[in-house]
Amino acid sequence: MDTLTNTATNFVSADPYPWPYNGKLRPDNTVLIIIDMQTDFCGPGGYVDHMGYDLSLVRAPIEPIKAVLAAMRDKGYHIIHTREGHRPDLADLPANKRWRSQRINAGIGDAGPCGRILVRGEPGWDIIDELKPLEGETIIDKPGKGSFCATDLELILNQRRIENIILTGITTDVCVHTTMREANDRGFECLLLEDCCGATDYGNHLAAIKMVKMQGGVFGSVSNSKALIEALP
Ligand code: C5J
Repeated sequence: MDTLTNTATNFVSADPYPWPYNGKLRPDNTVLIIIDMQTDFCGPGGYVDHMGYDLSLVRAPIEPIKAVLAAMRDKGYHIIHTREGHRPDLADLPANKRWRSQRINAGIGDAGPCGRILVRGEPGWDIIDELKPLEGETIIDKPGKGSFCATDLELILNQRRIENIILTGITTDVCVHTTMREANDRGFECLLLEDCCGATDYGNHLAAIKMVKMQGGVFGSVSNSKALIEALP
């Protein structure tokens, strides 16, 4: 109970602190963000597969995210999906990002088994069937790693009076972490669900989770799908 306002408080069991910090966890002020669950990042023939990484690491979060998504949809929470990708004319693809991808034979914009790699509208850029957005759920198309860079995400969150962000998706150490850092700097209260994320390198996944927890929760707190679902008001 918040003794100042006489309202109920709800916390998710999390490390290093029960989340959110003020106990104000409600459907109207909390959003689930599912980051880049696209074929290019976790499907056969996509960008990550093309680079030769073990797909099982980036597919591990699919089932836990499905459970969280179902629970949060059921309770009327805000849901936002993101997709990393570029315009077909590649006008929004920085030259160094393209160059680095070409160096490892996975050139962004080049043809692959799932269409042009990381290009908007191509089959590989689509969100996987298991986590398809429902009609009416917001999708943020982003050219970068962070979901706030060159997008209208902040405007949308502010319009909806969002205070709390629950982060899931891939990859833990790149797009999820960048988005969490951007959100934290903007004053949003962030929770990372560790079983709902995955990275191309397991050591990086663990390190990214550890980084969130340092300094008393420098970017927020860390929990898991089961604890979140149990605690959702
Ligand atoms: C990467 C992402 N790793 N979604 N993108 O390039 O994390």
